[in-house]
Amino acid sequence: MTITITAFERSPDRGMGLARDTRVRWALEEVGQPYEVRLVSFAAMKEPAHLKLHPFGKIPTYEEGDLVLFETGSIILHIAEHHPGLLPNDANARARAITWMFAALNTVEPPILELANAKLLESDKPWSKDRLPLVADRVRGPLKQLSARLGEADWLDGAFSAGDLMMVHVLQRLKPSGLLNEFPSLAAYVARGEARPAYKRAFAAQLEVNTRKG
Ligand SMILES: N[C@@H](CCC(=O)N[C@@H](CS)C(=O)NCC(=O)O)C(=O)O
Repeated sequence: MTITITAFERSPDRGMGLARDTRVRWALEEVGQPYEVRLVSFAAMKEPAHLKLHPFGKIPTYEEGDLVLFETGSIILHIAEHHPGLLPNDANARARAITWMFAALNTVEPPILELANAKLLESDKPWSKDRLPLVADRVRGPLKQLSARLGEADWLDGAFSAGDLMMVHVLQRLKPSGLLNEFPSLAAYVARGEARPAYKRAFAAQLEVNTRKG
C-alpha cells in the first residue's frame, strides 16, 4: 500500500531538515519503505481538507490505505512496529526504545522549542534579553542529564532505534543556538545519526523540495 506523507511546500528553515517531515522520511528510509510526499502551503494546512487529516493544521501527516495518522511520535511508532529495523525484538528492549521516543518528545523537545520560539518570536520584546538565559538554562538541564546517561555509548540503549532517531532529530534544532556544542558527546551523537545513510537520503529528499526553483 502506498504511503503518503505531507510536508511544507516551503519549509521555514529552507531545507535545514528541522521540519518534522524529515524525521518521518528518516524512519521510512531506515526501514526501506518507499513513500510519496504531498506538499502543502501554510494556507492549505488550515483548510478543511488538511484539517481532516491533521486536526491541528500541521505537518506531517501519514496516509496508508484507510489509515490516517498525525503526530510524529505516533507515525514513527507505527512505522517501527510494522517494519523491522527501528525497534529491538526483545520485549523489554523494545519498551525501553519506545520510552526514549517519549523522552525525546515529552522531556527534551519542549524546552528546545521554547528556546527556538523565544528567539524567533520574542526577541523584539523589552524583557527578551533577561528571559533568554533562563530559557536556555531550562534546555541545559535535560541535556546534561541526557549526556550523562549516554556516556561513551554510541546510542541510548544498545543498537540504534526509533528512540535515537527521535532524540537526534529533536536535538538538531539546537544546532543554530550553539548550545549543542556545550555537550560534545551529544554533538557527536547527533553527528552519528546524521552519518547514517538513511538520514542522508531523508535530508537530501527534503532539501530537494526546499531548493526547487519556482
Ligand atoms: N507535535 C507535532 C508537531 C507538529 C508541528 O508543529 N509541525 C510544524 C512543522 S515542524 C508545523 O506544521 N507548523 C506549522 C503551523 O503550526 O502552522 C508532531 O510531532 O508531529
